[in-house]
Amino acid sequence: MGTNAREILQMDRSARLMERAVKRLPGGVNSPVRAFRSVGGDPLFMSRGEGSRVFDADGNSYIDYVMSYGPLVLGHAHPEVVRVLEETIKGGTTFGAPTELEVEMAELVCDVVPSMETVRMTNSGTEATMSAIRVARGFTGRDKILKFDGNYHGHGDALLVSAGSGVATLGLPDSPGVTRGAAKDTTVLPYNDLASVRALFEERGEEFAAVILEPVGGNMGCVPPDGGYLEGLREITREYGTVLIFDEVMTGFRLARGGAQERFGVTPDMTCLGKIIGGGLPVGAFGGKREIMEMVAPSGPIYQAGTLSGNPLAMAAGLATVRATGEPGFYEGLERLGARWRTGMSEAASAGERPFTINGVGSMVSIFFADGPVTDFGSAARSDTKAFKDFFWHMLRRGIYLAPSQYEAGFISRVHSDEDLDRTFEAAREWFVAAGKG
Ligand code: HOZ
Repeated sequence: MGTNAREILQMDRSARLMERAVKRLPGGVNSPVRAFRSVGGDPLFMSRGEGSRVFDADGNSYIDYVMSYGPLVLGHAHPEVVRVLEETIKGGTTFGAPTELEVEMAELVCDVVPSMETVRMTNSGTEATMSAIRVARGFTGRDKILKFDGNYHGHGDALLVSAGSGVATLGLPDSPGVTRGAAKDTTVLPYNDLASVRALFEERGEEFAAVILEPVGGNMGCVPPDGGYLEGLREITREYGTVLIFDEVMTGFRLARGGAQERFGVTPDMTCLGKIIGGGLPVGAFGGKREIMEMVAPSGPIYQAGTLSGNPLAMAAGLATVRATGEPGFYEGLERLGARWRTGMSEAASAGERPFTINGVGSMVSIFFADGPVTDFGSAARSDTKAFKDFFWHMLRRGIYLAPSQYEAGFISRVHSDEDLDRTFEAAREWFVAAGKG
């Protein structure tokens, strides 16, 4: 079916911007997934967003399922987020001193997220996970950590091992520049395989400072935890005195107000947040049990800092966003849209003869081009990437913007409409019918 969207879309400005970008930015981008490497062609340069729509530099409009990879649960340029940003910016952008907004954010997060007794704000999810690992090591006096294949916790050295997201998209099993020393204390096991964790811990559980995971995988496509998996990890880590860390950068305030831990009823020792709590501005946070967090400087000896941490603009946009998620019916609305997406896409795909699997939890969704189930990175990687590429460009030509990688989840916002979803199903159906058996 061809991969060149220029047959239909005018993409000249994006192409010209990319020509300039590659001369001054590595690969033309500031984050690898954006570069369209796994789908071919040039990335779209975006100029603005409004609600569920995003507009590229050539003026084409798309129904957006990237939503900046998660933060925009209220959609683009939500009026209240824009209003508080306009108001806050008039009073200055940063002080290098505490502000009331940081206290309000900390109170709100600790009220709502079950594991959070105290919290430290950072500037990104990467900083949050990196710092949480340091704190877990300092608290336990142990070095080793366990992570899961295809989970992505940002690009901190110790966590950049068998990672999902762009690392998986570009097929880079490990990154040059991560020293053997930085990676040697990281053990990787398959996701959703509790028996392998049990076996490892029976042998040497006392060596592990932390187990870190995405409670719902979002960086190998969307992969839900099997029933009992999170509970099992909770039980094992408790038994061995290991800190259980949920990386809820994607799932926090998305799968429930209190995140995946509220949704699945499993409370970790520490939690990392990001994305939604910044309302579209750069942000991260880590927190958890008071006795652990009291180890963080200046309460305790474990150092962690940031000139722009708790930045007033990020706090203002984040507070506006998380307050909006507290409106009655907010999550019911998101759930309805997510459930409708899964049914509608399943019906659309069933009109053709290609193998497919639809995964999703709430408003995080994925389609894989392989028979299911998709439960870990190994099964996600069986998806036919050529089919994904073809599907991606077809959808783009039909005005639907998906993440340019099989390994990124799709995000539905509260302002996606039923009409947006219907258009998406219609376009998907067209592809599945035309694609034949492949
Ligand atoms: N953390 C985002 C979800 N995988 C990816 C965004 C990026 O790497 O640019």
